[in-house]
Amino acid sequence: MKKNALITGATSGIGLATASLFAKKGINLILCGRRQERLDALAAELGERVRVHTLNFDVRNRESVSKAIISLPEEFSKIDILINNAGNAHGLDPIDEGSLEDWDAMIDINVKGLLYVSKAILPQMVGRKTGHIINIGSTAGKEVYPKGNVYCASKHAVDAINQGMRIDLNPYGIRVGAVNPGLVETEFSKVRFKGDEARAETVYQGFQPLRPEDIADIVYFVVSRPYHVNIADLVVMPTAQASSTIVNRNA
Ligand code: NDP
Ligand code: 8X3
Repeated sequence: MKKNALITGATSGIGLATASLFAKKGINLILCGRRQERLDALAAELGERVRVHTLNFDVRNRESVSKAIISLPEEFSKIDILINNAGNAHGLDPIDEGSLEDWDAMIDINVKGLLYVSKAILPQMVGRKTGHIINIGSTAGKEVYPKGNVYCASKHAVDAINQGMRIDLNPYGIRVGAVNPGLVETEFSKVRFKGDEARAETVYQGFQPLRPEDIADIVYFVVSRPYHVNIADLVVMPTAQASSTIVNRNA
């Protein structure tokens, strides 16, 4: 029987690439995001291969999250795989100049949103004593870089939540692991720099960044291991990147 995967942040970047690959691999999809037109287009495209259901909610709104999960039709109500991917950075400022709105957004989306979605889905996985959760962290969850302060804090929180989930869900046989990418060219920097596309492009100039499809390949590798294998924590960077601050842009 085909598995059902719920992917948050499926309308763009890593989430979209993962949805496309999962569809090719025959995994049914519950695709989540806020941009309905993109969800509709994806449902039409990927629905040719697998069953697709879309959910439009903001991960910051805990009631919307819970209502969306409860609303799932019978055939999608059993979630085998949860990809906690929705997230973003807002701003790149020294801590004394950061905006409170940006800080709220990053903590509310990357940390609290991930928790709200997990909370809505965990009871069914615990009840069935099976399931697989992949948390998309970041190299920013492993080290702190200049002006990254609150984004890095939010991703360090994801790292801690990933470990905490794995410990607490261990008695139920639920697999939990994180994939922590370095620089991936997506809409991430456009969001961080509030639509300034020229500035966003400079982040990926002079070297070959990861493509969202590179991360999707890894996520599929993680979910396709035999049940006794849990990839707990994985860091992946472009070859040109050695750390958050060391990127060889002249190779
Ligand atoms: P994108 O901006 O391309 O995608 C972000 C996705 O998250 C979109 O589908 C967006 O959908 C969704 N999203 C954002 N805010 C909300 C919200 N409040 N409620 C619901 N959905 C939301 O970025 P990436 O694909 O790069 O980012 C995906 C994840 O990967 C993030 O957690 C990011 O931190 C992480 N990451 C990214 C790296 C990179 O270099 N790109 C590196 C390391 C980690 P919509 O707008 O439709 O709601
Ligand atoms: C995204 C990677 O280095 O832009 O999480 O913060 S970075």
